Amino acid sequence: MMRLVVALLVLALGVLVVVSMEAPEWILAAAGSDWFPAELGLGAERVDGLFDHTNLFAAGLLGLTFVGLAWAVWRGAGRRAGEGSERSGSRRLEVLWTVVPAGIVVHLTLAQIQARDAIAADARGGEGAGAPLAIEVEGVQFDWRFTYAGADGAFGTLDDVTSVVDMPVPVGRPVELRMRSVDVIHSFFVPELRMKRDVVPGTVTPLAFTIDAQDHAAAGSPETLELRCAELCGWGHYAMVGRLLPMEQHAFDDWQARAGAAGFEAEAMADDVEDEG
Ligand SMILES: [Cu+2]
Repeated sequence: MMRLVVALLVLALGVLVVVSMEAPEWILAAAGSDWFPAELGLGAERVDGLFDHTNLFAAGLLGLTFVGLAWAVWRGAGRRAGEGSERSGSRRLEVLWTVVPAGIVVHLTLAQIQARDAIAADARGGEGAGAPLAIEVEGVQFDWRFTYAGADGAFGTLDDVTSVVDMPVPVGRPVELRMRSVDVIHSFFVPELRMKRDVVPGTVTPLAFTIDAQDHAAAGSPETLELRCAELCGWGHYAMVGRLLPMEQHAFDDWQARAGAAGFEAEAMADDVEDEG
């Protein structure tokens, strides 16, 4: 009797653990909310799909483990002290517990590779997307800096536009970042885009994304998305927060024109000071 109670307790604990892995998402969905931040990047739902898929395998395997544990308690507790199993050298069992986990790992690996490639294709906006907007991103302890090519579309010219902290981006247009670090390893992370990539000194890391116009409108057209450094990069890491500002293409053009003009003025003033000095 006692061993049955203990086995049932183990089973109940297993149910509790497995349900707690899946339940928060169900409860929040029932309440009309979401476990994750809104999916605003093209391909973002693939990341969440991959998470759910992997989580399901983990929960299933954990559930099976608890069932096995409960069974062992129920079976084993009936034996007298010193009385063990005499089973040894089962080739069938060894093959089974090698092939099944290996199959799961291979399956999850292939699913990730497939999702990665699909996300990269989605992020470029798919066929028929307009010309991508190139932005040079610089991570520096403890700020994000952005350089836009300006109206002429070429970097390193007089109409380049630079911005610190704020990164305006047109909604629905593919964006191509070229990311560099001035000092240590940083990591570009925007949760709503489901995009996170390291920014490493000595190399240029590309990252493409497109803000989905429909999803952006459906989420209430947020004007600011937090851009977090996701790599511990020093004492000021916690404050290394930028702002991705999604806006309509015409608003972006206005911003770029204004910022470009302000840049010219600043340069002209600096030149005047030099001339006088
Ligand atoms: Cu950082």
